[in-house]
Amino acid sequence: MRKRDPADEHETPVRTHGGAPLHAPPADAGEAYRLAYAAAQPDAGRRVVAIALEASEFDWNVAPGVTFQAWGFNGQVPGPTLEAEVGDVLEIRLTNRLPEPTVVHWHGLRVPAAMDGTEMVQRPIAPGDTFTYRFRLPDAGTFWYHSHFNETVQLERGLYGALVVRSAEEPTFDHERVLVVDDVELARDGKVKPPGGWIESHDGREGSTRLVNGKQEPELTMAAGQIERWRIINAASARYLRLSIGGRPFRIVGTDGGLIGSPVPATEILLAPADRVELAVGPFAEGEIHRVETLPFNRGSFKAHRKPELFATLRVGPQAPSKARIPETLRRIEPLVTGPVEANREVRLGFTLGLKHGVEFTVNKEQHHRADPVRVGELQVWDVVNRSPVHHPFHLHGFFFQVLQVNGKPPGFLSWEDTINVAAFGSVRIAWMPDDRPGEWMYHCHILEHHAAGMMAHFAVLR
Ligand SMILES: [Cu+2]
Repeated sequence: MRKRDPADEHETPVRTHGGAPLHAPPADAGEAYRLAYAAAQPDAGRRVVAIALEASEFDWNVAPGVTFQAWGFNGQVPGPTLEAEVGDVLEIRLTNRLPEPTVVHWHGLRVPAAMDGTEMVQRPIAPGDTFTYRFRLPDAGTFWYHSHFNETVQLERGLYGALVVRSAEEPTFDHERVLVVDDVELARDGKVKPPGGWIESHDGREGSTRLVNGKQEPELTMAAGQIERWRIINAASARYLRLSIGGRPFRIVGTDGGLIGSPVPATEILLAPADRVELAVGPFAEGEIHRVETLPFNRGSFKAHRKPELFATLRVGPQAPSKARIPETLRRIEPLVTGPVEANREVRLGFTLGLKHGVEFTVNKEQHHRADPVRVGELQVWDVVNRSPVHHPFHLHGFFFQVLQVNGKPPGFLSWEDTINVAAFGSVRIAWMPDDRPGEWMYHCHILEHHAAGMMAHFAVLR
């Protein structure tokens, strides 16, 4: 096995984001990687979960007679669901069999900076090379892993997968399923349509082939009388899922950063790109059939959604006994902020008109913004302000935040998040605490085309 050391190479820095500024790891990246690798040890009684992932090109069948040239992990879309427990160490040996470099980001996991899987902390993994990620899992929840390189091509073609971390104490459900939702735009030749066009650069791509776990509008079956835990991941490039299960009530039990305080009843939920949610679904009666669909949602894009779009069909089969126990208190979340607080930073999401992309997306009026560093242990209260007429899903790498306000009002419930929608001309106030994981971090819009066009920022966490 060849282990790649990010600092050992001195080639021309890569330009992955439209060729604008340079993204490259700092000189001490190799040492940071070695330290993080050695420090990743399982808790007492826990184990090292070793996984080999291979990124490659293959034909992927989404429906009878519908196959496309996918890029994925271990020959499947999504890649294998990685499962482990809090306190385990994940050791992922990633081999790149693609014709171009890649890196893999562990979305939502609080890993050391050196393991974050971006071009700022490691050299992209060249075709034929292997790189090993190794980190401890500190939190339970529904996470995902995906390419963080040439995303509008690589993620769009299928380089993503779910990652589930369980704690010793979880509510009891009758059954659990992971639903990775995506859409893809297929060309007639069986390829994923390459990125292009100024409308797509503005809106982000919403593919017309709608996928759940790599299959087009599949049929799901569940037993009557049972309650299931649905872990849902929005892996789409730009599509907002305003998710409904036939309009029937369900309970929200978790978000990006795991369980919330108590179950919250709802009949629909919005998942921006990269968002996750955990739902308690059911019980239903035998014979019920429900559309798992996205309802019309206006996010300011040119292409509007005027009618619901189907992602899957849920059929309820014969009755089965239920052992589900979902307590009223799922978890205690301590608020980071109590009482009034002023923001200590403003992050402005904006745009300008430019020649390269038609629309250039910016943070604080800069593409690929270099933001001020933050200090370990110093509470961050940020106002993320959207100065544009389109929604943007704001994603912070490596740290969970709590939402204090959405457009000036407190959110419905307290939760840990790593991705939050910032509505057109709206604002979100978040609070987060940089714990002792110094290094290069980033935040960006998770509409992949916006990220590529510059709506992102780098910043350092300093001791
Ligand atoms: Cu955006």
